[in-house]
Amino acid sequence: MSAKVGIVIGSKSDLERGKEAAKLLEELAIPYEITIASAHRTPDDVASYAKRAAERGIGVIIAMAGLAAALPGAIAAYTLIPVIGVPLEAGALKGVDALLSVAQMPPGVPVAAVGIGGVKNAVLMAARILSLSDGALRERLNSYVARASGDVQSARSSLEGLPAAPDEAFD
Ligand code: RP5
Repeated sequence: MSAKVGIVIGSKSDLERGKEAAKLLEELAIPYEITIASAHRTPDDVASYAKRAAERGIGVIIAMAGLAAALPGAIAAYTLIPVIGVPLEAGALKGVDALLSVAQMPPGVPVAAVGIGGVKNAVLMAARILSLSDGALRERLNSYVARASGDVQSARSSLEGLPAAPDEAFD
């Protein structure tokens, strides 16, 4: 099946974060592809990838970069596909620079910014977008959310020895 999510990382040094996204996309059985392209070092590649993505069947692009992270915005300038930008922690400002670059887009060129290093939320937002037209994915997302809720609830058993709120507090 052709890729529905395109992950673009700005550098090989971002690969671990790219792999995190890939792992969750696999868990949700969402076909994806990953590439490396830099808004500053390979701007022509960024433009051509963004321009061709829609005709290649990509439905959402997750763009991750650190420092003065122009990548998500540069991609969004060339396509109407929703772009989710992930600011990565890098350099002296630890991702705050990337966060502002990704979030503070000029009006007319939207990028859905997640928090610094917010890979998981980027993937889950991509999944929510794709699930609007994919009922089977919506079911898989529902199961994922139910598992996450169950994990929190069962974590309460670790409060043994503390004055834990009783079960009926949540009824
Ligand atoms: C950004 O600059 C990349 O996304 C990376 O997070 C950061 C550092 O890149 P390298 O100098 O390691 O290639 O463009």
